[in-house]
Amino acid sequence: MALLTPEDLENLSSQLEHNNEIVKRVTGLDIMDLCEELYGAQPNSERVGIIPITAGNGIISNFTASLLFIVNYFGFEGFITEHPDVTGYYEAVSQGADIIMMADDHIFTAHNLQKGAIVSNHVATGIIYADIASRFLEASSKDILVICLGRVGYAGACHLAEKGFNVYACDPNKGFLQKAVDELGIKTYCSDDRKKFSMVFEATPNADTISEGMIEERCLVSTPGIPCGLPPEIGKKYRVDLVMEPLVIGVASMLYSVLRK
Ligand code: 1J1
Ligand code: MG
Repeated sequence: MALLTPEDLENLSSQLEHNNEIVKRVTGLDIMDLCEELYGAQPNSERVGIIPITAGNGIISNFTASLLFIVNYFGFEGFITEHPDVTGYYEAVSQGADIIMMADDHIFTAHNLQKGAIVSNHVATGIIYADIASRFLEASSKDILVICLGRVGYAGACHLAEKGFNVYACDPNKGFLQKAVDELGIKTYCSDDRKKFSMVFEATPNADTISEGMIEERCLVSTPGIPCGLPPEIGKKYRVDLVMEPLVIGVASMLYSVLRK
């Protein structure tokens, strides 16, 4: 997944409100209720210790502040440690954190110290965006398209296969595709089939991955990828409902995911 920039994190709260409205309209549930239903759990004043991490490219300005905003929005208690890295970890645990959140350039994780549950942002993000796509109230069938099978896409495809959807996937990496066909029993999407979808889960860090041939009119596209895979003119022409947001939805999924073992 691409690294966030401080600009991606501007207007987080208005992006959240906007996406919450869309999620509610297209699935019947807002993000919070959807998380509760997805994981069968709700927060019970867990304290989330958020640790800034300086490794690799280092601190992303506003990253931990954005996490604190999200943690509070979903009804958890939270605090950002004064120190980064291992010193911050010691501080978080000493100050009674139930859940630790921290990210370097490779893994962004939530770890519930009480339950022993740990999750990566890749997996939690894949699951929730796939789940949102799969709940489309106006879906024309149980067919769903997954675009790209990296860490996020694979987790989402796995979730959809377990939920009993007819999952079609494409990925330029034939190895990734074969692995998903073998392990998850999904089908390969081939543009020659002229098949169109009412539910699309897109998980790439690239623009313009969605073409006209793939989608039905008034379909739902759910994607955590920045930049957006849906070209704006196609979105307009097909009156697509688009769920896309840089951080909040994935983090909500992480938090609820570690509430249970
Ligand atoms: C680095 C986060 C990098 C991403 C969701 O503590 C800090 O400020 C930095 N070490 C945080 N990961 O940008 C992922 C997370 C989307 N991209
Ligand atoms: Mg509720």
